[in-house]
Amino acid sequence: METRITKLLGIQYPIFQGGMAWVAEHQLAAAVSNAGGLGIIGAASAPAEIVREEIRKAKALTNKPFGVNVMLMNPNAEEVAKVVIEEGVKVVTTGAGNPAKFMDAWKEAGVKVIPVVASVAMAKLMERAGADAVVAEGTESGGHIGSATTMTLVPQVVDTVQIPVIAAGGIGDGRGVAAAMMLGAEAVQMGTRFIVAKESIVHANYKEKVIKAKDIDSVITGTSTGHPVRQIRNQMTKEYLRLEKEGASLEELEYLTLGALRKAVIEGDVVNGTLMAGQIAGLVAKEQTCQEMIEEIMAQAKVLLNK
Ligand code: TUI
Repeated sequence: METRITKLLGIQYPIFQGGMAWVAEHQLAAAVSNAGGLGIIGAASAPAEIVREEIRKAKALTNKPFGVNVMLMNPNAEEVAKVVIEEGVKVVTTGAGNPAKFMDAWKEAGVKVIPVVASVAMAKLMERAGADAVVAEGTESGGHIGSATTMTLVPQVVDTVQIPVIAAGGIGDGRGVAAAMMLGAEAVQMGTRFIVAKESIVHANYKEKVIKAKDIDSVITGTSTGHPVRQIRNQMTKEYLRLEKEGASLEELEYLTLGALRKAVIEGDVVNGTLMAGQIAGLVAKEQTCQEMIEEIMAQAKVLLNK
């Protein structure tokens, strides 16, 4: 399935793996790239030198292109932006902010820049700033989210910009890929499905929570702080939402979430940890290798798109 995105990046399938904090490390990214998609290392809040090591480890595992996601709320974003150039990374995606101040340096270094946006206005701004494509991410996604749904956001972004659009949020199988293509997207980004990949280092307890989750098992925390985050409901979200309702201070809320994602991903604490996942978790049913996942998804999408 050739699109402007597969041609631009030199990848076989129009599938990106989301740059998920703590989850999207070098082994997952390399496995997705080796399977023909675009693996992405999530820099999240990591120090720049850790990101450099992750990039080098991924290079040792794959000769295929892979990307790095620069999370713009990271206080180390500026150094991470430099490391990406120094290490010769070919593709950068950004999230949780406006990457305009890094754009010129990346473009000069020949890095393809693909910001994640949650609105038409931001997509327009990114195109003007020189972005090569945009990921239009709907509120069905896990983690930090905007308010527009994928179904409404993708066609409106497609109608507004000339650059290619990658659809994200609520896509977990071939039906989702086919639907995204019908909306005008030229690739998709999936996160939640890849949490349960065999090559994903996520703790078995977290994987089990994603596999067992039903359609309405996620909640949005942080609405009051201006940083809404979708995650699977547990003791931690119950406590967080109670504190939010009581008008707790930012400090109190931050104290509760400090290190909570690491606790869930690495230690498997599914009670007090943060279980970021999208609404499509209800459809994610089993652990598979990235190769099996991508081949199954693409085969299903092709049948539907040929109909
Ligand atoms: O970035 C994401 N998803 C994320 S980042 C993350 S790490 C984190 N953990 C806890 C709290 C906050 C962050 C977990 N999940 N997705 C891409 C995305 N970007 N979604 C929405 C946006 C976005 C939001 C505002 C992009 C641009 C934007 O612009 C605001 C501005 O600066 O005008």
